[in-house]
Amino acid sequence: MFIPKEPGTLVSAMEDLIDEERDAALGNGGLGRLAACYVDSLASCDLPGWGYGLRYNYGMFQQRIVDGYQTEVPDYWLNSGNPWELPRVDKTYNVRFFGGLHDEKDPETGKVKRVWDGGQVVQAAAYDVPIPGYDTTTMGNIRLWSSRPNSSFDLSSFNEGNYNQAVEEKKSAENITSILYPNDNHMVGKELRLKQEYFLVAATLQDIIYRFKKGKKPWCEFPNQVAIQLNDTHPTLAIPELQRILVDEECLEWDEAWDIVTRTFAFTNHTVLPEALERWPVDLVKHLLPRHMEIIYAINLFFLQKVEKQFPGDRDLLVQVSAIEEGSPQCLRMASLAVIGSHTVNGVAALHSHLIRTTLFQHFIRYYGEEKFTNVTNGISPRRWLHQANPNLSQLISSKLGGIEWIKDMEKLRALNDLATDKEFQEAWMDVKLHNKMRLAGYIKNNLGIEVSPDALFDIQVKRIHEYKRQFMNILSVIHRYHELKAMEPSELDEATPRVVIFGGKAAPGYYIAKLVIKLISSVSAKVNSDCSIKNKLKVVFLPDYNVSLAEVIIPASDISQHISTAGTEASGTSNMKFVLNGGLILGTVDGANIEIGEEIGKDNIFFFGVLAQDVEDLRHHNRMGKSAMVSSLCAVVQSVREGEYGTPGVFAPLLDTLTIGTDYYLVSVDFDAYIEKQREIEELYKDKSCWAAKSIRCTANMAKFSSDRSIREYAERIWNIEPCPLAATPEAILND
Ligand code: GPV
Repeated sequence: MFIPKEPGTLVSAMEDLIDEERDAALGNGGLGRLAACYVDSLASCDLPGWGYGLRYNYGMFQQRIVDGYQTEVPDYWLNSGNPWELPRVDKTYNVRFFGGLHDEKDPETGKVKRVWDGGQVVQAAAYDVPIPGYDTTTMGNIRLWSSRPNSSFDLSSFNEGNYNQAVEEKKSAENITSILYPNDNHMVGKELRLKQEYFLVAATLQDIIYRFKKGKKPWCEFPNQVAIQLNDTHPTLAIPELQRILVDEECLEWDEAWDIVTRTFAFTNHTVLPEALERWPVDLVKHLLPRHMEIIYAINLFFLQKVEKQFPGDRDLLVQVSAIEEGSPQCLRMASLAVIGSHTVNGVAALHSHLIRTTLFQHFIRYYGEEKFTNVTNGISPRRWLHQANPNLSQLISSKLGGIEWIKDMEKLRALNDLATDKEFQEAWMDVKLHNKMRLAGYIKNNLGIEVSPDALFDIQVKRIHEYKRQFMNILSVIHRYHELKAMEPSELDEATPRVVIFGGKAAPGYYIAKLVIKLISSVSAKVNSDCSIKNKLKVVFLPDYNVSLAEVIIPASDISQHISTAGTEASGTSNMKFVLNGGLILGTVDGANIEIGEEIGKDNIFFFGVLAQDVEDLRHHNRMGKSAMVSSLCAVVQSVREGEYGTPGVFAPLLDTLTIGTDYYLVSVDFDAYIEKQREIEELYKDKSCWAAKSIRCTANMAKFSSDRSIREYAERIWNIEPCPLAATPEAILND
């Protein structure tokens, strides 16, 4: 509960109230946040589209750092209610799990139907989160489903003997939307997770079909009225579910139904990491959703028959494209099912879309051709990520451009290019940056007791902790820099650029190596920050509990942000766009959307380093064959950690072993020297304030491409075939749907 600090201070405490409000942390990382920006853009561009999701009672865990280690605290975010949602008591649907199958003859038509009954039936209840468009009357919506026992369920009707079992069933129903699985870019094959995926899909499709039926149009019109975008493979069961509804419940012929299905769905792939690709044991799917497994087998069989017809005898091709992976256990490949059931497949940045065409889905291209596969580069909302998160910069830009049109049209920002070398404007620009850095410095002081100077170079890496994102390489380079500073003569040390290296991000609770990275950052932070001999030239900060609200404070305060994934592993990245839009420069690898950002803002305004994606497989092979030695710069760093410079020797052994005993899969050693060389370059450049300011201004000025308005219009025009309809999507439309 919110308690005002003093009686009568209620009104002036609005800011305190904002701090009391909890984020709806209903996703893991960039994937869900992208969808949130897209709903903002749908509404702001007057496009008729909604987001659907699950209303978890426990969102992303809160991260505490205890003795340098991450600990997880449950995020019961609904504790004090949620004023932003509209519970829709009128919008409920039943969802079935488990149960059995039998054939039934229709007494009228004589046709035999497949019937799925029995099992567990739970209810999905809708909660709407309206998303107002900017400067329009259009209202977007995110409809979140909450699970509960179905309406026929009444505890009082159970006699004592059944009571315990009844309570168990109630708990089981409520369990489904109880908690978000905290794994980013990593699949964990739990039955409850599969239940969540089907629950989302089953409730959403019933909702969409209910609305379609109100229009009294024939089923063949469905794909002209409805477009469904699958946000990665997690909702892929929507494909067999729609086929099931059309064939079993609406009595359409298989082929007619399948034509409708494949003209309705499109699929966005968000990763090529093998451990993130969903593969579900067939037995698990069969147990939970027996009819869907039958339908998936049929979909797959008919598909393979068509492939076989076009490529007679090419058995290897059939093995590659099959939605069923043979082996023990036999597995359902969700990505293959998503490709087979969709009319369009897209990646989220140019390089990523190229990679899925040439690696992950190369075999599908042989059958479908290139046209089905396309690219839609990700984007971010300028409303949230500049106008709201950086009010002072927003104001400066608006005053210089003589208007606020840029908030809905980032092309307007290009006029800032003319001011990039204007001394007065540079000063105003860097004043805002300084102000934002002071705000972050204050946050760091208040929360961690660490003193950092806003005059230092703020070097930031905030994102989920993952080996492929290489926070490990970053902290190793910090140790390298620390050693350099310690070895300097006093006069040289005086000349060194002071730098604050800031980390933030959550590790999945079961991701042991990622958690060790956090511990190493904490240990380095403790050692470096208390070493007076380096005269505050280096500070290291780990900001606990990175989330969207904290991102809004961190991102406007960066001089440099790091996006340093091994080339070819980060599908796009979206925080890279947020930092650059706020006038922060990037230190990054030639990966994901970094590449396109470089194309837009100019190679002089971005710091690229490292190997190219096309060379990664060869380099890994080289490593596996034991043909590469670790670079000496890195050896020295690793040795210092092994020897206990950062606490008990042994603690970090499993982490260091990924470089030495392991094969350095993420190529830290290969990129290390180029990385520290770029950092040196950046520290030198930072001394020239005017040159830096010009680069910073050009960053913001040339980010038009990365507005989520541009992305969403591409989906609208090229994939969904929809047009803006300013009057269709009003608040009333949501309530009357
Ligand atoms: I799959 N992404 C994510 O945050 N979590 C996931 O489980 C999966 C993908 C991210 C990618 O890692 C980013 O590169 C990308 O920018 C983002 O999805 C949005 O496309």
